[in-house]
Amino acid sequence: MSPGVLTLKGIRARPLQRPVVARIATLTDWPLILIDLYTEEGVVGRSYLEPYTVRTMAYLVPMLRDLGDLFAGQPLAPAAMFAAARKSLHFVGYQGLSMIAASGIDMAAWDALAKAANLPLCVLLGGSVGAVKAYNSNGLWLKEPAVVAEEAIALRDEGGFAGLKLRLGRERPADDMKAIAAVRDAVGEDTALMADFNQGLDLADALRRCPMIDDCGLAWIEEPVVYDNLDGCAQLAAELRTPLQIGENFYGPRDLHTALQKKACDLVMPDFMRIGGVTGWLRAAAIAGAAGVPISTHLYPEVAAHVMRVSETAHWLEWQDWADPVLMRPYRVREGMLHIPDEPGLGLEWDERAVQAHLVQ
Ligand code: SMN
Ligand code: MG
Repeated sequence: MSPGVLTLKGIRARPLQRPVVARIATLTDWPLILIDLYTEEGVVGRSYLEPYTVRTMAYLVPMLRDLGDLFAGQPLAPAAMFAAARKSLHFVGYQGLSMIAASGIDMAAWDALAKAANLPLCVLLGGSVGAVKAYNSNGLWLKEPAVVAEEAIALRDEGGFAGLKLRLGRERPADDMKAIAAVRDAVGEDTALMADFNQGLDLADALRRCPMIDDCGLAWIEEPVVYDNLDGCAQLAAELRTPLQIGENFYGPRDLHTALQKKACDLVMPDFMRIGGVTGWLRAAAIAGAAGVPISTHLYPEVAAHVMRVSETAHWLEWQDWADPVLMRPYRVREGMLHIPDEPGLGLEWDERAVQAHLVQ
């Protein structure tokens, strides 16, 4: 069968709500929308979205179903669908929920195309099946230094990881510094340590606090201030020797382009539900590649692994296993590398027993 002949039949979008109990972190009520994209030819494309809050699913699911109706009977062509999805929603705006919905459909469409071609997605995109360098992002939240140090060892050993991400932004800067020192002490010099403020500081605080950790040998300092303060990010990037990382809140490739034009960061890490799925990633990665800026991924490790195999400046894949409990065949990490299964598409198949247990009615 040729991928060109696929015709979209419809979209099923199912909201799930479940706590994530990773070995280390517990996130209560982690939302997950499972997308099944049906084609007239019988191929089913699959993807998922993790929109952070359970409430958001009430808006996103109808949008996904609506886009499914819009595309029913149309050829499955991600670039054309991406343009049409944007056009259909441009009066409400290209960003936010519009981009998230378009991204979810895009990832499922690429999965279907790769399955129809009987190729892993990375091969369809011009790459090869292989391993991708990953850091463990499952934990290291704002706890006591001794606790995070112990967690760091456990997280490193979960998959022989060569990188770990710590969350920062404790009340007292000294406590963040103690946490970094304790983790460094526990895992040694050979483990890369990323540090994420999750937009928690105002610019004044960031200008004061980021230089305090500039000598800690961190791989990057991530999102110290609110994501749309690109001028503030540029000021910080200019001041710091540690690379400044942003990007999980880029809505589409143009946001990445704008950030680079403004010199707002040294590194970028788009998120798949915001950058525009696989189509948006490929365009964003081309911009980062041309600029010589290393690109890392945010969440969605299964999609991330495939596109990193064809991204010119591929840096780190963010590993977390929060969707694993609903997947029939979760991806595996060994020696700090995420391994792409040699099967068509993304290899996403739902564990229907787990799905039924967490379905939001
Ligand atoms: C993050 C944010 C929200 C949910 C999970 C993780 C974090 C990251 O910003 O970069 O991993
Ligand atoms: Mg982050």
